[in-house]
Amino acid sequence: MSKFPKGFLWGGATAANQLEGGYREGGKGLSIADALPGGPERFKIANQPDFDWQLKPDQYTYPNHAGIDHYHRFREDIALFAEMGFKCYRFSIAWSRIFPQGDETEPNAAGLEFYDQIVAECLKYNIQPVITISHYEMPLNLVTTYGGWKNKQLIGFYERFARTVLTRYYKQVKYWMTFNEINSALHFPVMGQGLVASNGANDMQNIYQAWHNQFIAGAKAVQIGHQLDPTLKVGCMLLYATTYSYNANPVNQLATLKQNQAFNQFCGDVQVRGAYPSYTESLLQQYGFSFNDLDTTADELALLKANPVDYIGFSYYMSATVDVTGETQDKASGNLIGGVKNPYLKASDWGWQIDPTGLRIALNEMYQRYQKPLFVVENGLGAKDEISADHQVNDNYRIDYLRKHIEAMAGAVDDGVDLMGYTPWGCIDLVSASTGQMSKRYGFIYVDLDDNGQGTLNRYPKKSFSWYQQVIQSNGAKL
Ligand code: BGP
Repeated sequence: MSKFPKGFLWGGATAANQLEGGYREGGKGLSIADALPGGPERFKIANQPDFDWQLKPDQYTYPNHAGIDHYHRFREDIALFAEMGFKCYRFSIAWSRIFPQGDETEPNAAGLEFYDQIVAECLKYNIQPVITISHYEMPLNLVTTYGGWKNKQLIGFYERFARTVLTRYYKQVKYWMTFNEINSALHFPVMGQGLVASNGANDMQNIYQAWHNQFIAGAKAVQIGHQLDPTLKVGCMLLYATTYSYNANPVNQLATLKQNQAFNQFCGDVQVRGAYPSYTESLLQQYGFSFNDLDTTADELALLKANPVDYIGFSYYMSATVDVTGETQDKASGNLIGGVKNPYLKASDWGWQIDPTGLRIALNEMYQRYQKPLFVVENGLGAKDEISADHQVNDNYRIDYLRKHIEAMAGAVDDGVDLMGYTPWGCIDLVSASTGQMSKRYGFIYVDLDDNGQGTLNRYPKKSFSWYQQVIQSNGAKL
């Protein structure tokens, strides 16, 4: 028997900069993602505020620029999603296709026409589009000329972009998200906030000012969406990593509580409740500044209050464990969000600690806190897949990971959580955000392309393809 409600949104998720390619086609401008190389250099640069964005972009020809060529093959890709039975498809609109420099007053018609086709193709198969307005991809000009999201002018640019796409698609698209993993800026501010050096570089005050500006911009998107159609669902999107104390030492417990506030809760609290939480000042004081040091106005705070999000979209890949007392020296290697190794968990090849029970905990934590619908819009296992000569990929490890996470979601539904849907990440293999390479694969569909950009680009369903098909068909009963 299925635990999942009727109409549960089963699907998959992608992001424009990681699969489209066509980075200079149809009048597209350069984006932050276009200016990042692949390989180990990538993540370093994504955290390096004084990186010379002016010089590099056109030197990097692979992988972001080519993606998996979805720009030309989207019909084939969406047909495969339909074959799996997708009820929804989460994708993002490349801001730099619609406003190539970010600060124009008129949108680029060819960019909109591209997404007209994506939306139409989804609807042809009764797949509901779920759109992320901004996913780690802002026009590079907004970084080089304006300094990224710490600059308040960005609010107006984003508002224009959001109004353009919401107005164009609100009759066909019901589900929207404002910013991908907005809280991730705590760990990698360059990708999401486009922060570059100034006033002491990527300091915490810049991050919080950028967040404030994003909160206001997001509230405007919610307002515009509801003005167009009050039944539209505009959500936020968080990177949630369930966070444990390493042991029962109250000092670690308190540090865990603080880390939860700083990372898992702060951005959600503001966007869901429409107000800064009571712990804001104590959080900012740790970094040596006060809420009064931020540029906020009474009108902005009123706008925020009046326009909370309708639901909480979030990604969940791993949990984190906190030890500030030095009980263990075993650091969680490769874990994007730091912390120590949890002795009860195994990790992926990239050091992400796999924890399905943590997803059930995350769902309970958030639902208890907000009492608003939740949507798991990213989850999955990045792995190196082997393809046989006859194009078979036996990705049992992926099936196992996803099965356990779906079981955890079913448990949370039993716990009374209001869960809208599930869109595993990278439903078709695409370029990894953190490595910029192809070899970290998440998909149900294998794409013949390697880290050097070599391959036929042919698509091959993996074993997990037919497995997920039956999961959807049975509404999560057959796992
Ligand atoms: C999330 C991002 C995605 C995505 C995913 C997997 O943080 O929203 O864009 O790529 O993580 O990460 P990676 O590609 O680094 O494995």
